[in-house]
Amino acid sequence: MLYPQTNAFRSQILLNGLWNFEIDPENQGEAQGIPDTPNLGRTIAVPGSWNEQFSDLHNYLQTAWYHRSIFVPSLDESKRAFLRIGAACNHCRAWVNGVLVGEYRLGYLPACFDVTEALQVGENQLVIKVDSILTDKTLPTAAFDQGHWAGFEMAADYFPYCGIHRDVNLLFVPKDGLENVKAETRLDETTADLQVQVWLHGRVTGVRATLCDGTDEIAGGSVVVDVQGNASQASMQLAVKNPNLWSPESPHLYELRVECLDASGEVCDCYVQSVGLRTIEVGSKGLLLNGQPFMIRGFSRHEDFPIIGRGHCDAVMVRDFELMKWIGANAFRTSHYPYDERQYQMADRLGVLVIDEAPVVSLFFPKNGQTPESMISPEQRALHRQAIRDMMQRDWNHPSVIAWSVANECNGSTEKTSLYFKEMVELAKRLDSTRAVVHTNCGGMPDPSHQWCDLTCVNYYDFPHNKPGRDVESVRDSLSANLDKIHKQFGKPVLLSEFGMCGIPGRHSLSPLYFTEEGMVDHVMRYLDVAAEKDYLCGVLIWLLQDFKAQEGPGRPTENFKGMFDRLRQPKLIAHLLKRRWE
Ligand code: BDP
Repeated sequence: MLYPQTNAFRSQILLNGLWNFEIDPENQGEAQGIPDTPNLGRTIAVPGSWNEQFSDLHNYLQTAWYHRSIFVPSLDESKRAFLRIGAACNHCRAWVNGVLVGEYRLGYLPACFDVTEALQVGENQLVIKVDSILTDKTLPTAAFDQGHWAGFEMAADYFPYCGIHRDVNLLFVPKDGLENVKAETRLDETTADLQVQVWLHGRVTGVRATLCDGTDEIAGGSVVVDVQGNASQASMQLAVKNPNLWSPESPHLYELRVECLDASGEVCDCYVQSVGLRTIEVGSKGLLLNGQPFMIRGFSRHEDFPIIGRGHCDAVMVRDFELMKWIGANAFRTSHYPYDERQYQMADRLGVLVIDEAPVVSLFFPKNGQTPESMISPEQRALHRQAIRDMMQRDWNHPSVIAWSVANECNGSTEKTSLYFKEMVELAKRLDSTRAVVHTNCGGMPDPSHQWCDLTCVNYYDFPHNKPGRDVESVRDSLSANLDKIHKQFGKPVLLSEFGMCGIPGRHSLSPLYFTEEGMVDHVMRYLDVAAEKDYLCGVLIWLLQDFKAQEGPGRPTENFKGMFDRLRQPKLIAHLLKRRWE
């Protein structure tokens, strides 16, 4: 699970670039022997979605094959080898030299397969099958028989891009070494205690943790623990006097060096983890960062850009952080799935707060005579639990992450579905007791599942244009009344986690009409005015930073136009006005 790192003990081969590729609409490739003799006709770029690279594959959402060869110059007996696919939407299986090495069913989290046995010195053939069909058993979910695409219709409006979307690496890590690390901060007046937990593999007899500030080891910042009898876990504590705390204003990062020791006391593995010393608490009125109240001010986002689709691109990411900083935002939510790891690394460095969201949207809305209860399936429940676990174990060391969102806009309104979300929230809390856990949900809907969460996250869409000629003041009144009601009902701080309106870039009008830039300004500013009146509100996340590609439909002319910036990241009118307001 650890993010790839190269040092004296760990190495990697980055496999991004041009791969061989072909689609397999009948899903016959395994029977036809593609894993053994891949003979794929097209060339594709990795990372990137296939829907934007090939003109005939825009709406192709089924199975496809990727192949490339890898030259491995040498293999070391003391190392294990892993294939790490940062994200492949939505389900992948991989073969090395014809040997199936694993499969993974979450398209927005890393698949990590042990390839030690399958790999050989010299040329190796790597084949990955990516299956993108979404069903009521996958995450995200989709309904079938809607006559869409490959027979499914997404439960959310974002385009279900397909392909290998993040880095692919071959990793070489010590057989005796570190599996994962978790660092948590406790604070008192003058000291920060860093609690470090490690998970180990193989024969490790001791672990040394050292905290450095820049290149300097901090005073008393090194501790060694013995690991008895090949235990797979150990924990230790480091005290930091007069700590330089992490905050959005001063995102100071320390480096935690974790070294594993072998039977002779020699270092056999090393991993360096950035850490920020900071605490998050939920107070009666809002969130406290290092004991101080703060307001969340930012956006939800999507990983989305023309041509690369949902593929990660460092330059686009850097630009997005630039835009968030320019406009005066201090936070974002990774709607509606965990993002590329570098997004969190940037947030740590720049002091941007993150709500990290599991890839779960719109569960339990019945269609065709179902009930919400009948839609709970054991497969999908297990996948949901795995998504929460894999996301948290990947991201729990980022100081920028202040909350976990277990889902977006699901139906927790019946006893059984509410208990379903209780289970998910409790799972998240068991894995991490130092952050808030939320379910970002529709504000207009009574949802008892909010009671399990630390904050009441409200997504709220009520437009003046819902009824022609409607008095805009009634929008203000209904938002205000609904926020008060929801606050009274659950008694917790409220985060206005989504609201917004489409503004097509360049579409203007004197009066604030729907789909015009002026209409969008009028609407968003009205919501911000109401939010400013509520002392129980701990923040706002506007939907959203930038326009994104949506499933086509009458209300979505190719894109969802609720962005402050267009899809190419040029500002709309609202971006300038919001910047002024937030300054
Ligand atoms: C919200 C969803 C979000 C949509 C948004 C919209 O959470 O994914 O894109 O509505 O319709 O309900 O713009």
